[in-house]
Amino acid sequence: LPERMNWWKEAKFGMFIHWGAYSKAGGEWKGETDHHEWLQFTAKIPLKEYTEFAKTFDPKDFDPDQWVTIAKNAGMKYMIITSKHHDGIAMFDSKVSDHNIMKLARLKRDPIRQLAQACRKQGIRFGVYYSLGRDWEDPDVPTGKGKGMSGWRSNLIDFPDEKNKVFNRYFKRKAMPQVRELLTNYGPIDVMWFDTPELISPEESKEMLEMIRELQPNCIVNQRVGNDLGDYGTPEQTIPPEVSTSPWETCMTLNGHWAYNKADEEWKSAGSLIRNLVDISSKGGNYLLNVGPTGDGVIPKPSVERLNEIGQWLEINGKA
Ligand code: FUL
Repeated sequence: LPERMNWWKEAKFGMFIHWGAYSKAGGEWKGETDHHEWLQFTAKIPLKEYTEFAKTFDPKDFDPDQWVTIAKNAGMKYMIITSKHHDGIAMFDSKVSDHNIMKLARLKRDPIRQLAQACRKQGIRFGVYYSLGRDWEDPDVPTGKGKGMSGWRSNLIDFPDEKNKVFNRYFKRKAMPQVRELLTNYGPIDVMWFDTPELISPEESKEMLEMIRELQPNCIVNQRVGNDLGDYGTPEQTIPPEVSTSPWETCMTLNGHWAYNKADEEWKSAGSLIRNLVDISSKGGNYLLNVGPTGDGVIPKPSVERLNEIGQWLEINGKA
């Protein structure tokens, strides 16, 4: 394994955070309660209306130090937060695109900066999620129909003209420069956690990876950078049946949603989460367990309770 992965292999347990404008809805839109981070898409909200909604995002109770303390108390060693989900809204002060939460919601604090600082202060590694192949604000991200089930999930409401979409224009205009911002303005980024590579070409994946290696050679990159590149695999919501020596990380929700959903009370028990952690680490993997803070910026109590229980168990039984 490359040396940059040493801490990650030892870490085994991390916190995933899905947090954005959508969190404010808590999954509810016009009486329907099963929405989540895909709100703009699943509720078929036109870009203009979704943008207006994003302006009301007001994380008044956001306490980055507390989030990091919750992770630490759970025995987690790293944190990965959504810096841009499929809605295309950067959760940081981006000069590349005005479709960023600071500008839209007039935030005084940059959430990514604050979390990066809080993590460093408390000795937790920090990484960011970035939706690579889906962006519902950008006119150039095609559906990729015919490339399998996942290819059709683009914004056809505002940008119905598929023929004129050129992925590389979006890639050059937004994805590359925003990742550059993330890797330039926030100190060490320990992990770049990409999502939905989909239509990205081998050349583009390579270009992205080369830029990252140049800017921050110690940054670990997941394989969703596309085209079999990247440092580790990311089984989603599943635990592989066998031991694997090539690096992997299972990401998983605490209930049935990634983003905050106020109607979802199907919480996994602390016991089953601990068994997952043991199962995963016995097979050589990492466990990236997700929380979905509210729009106000609070990690829901049932999540905190479970994470504390895991931490207590680890305290007693987790020593090698
Ligand atoms: C998926 C996304 O579509 C989900 O919204 C979530 O972020 C999950 C971790 O990855 O591909």
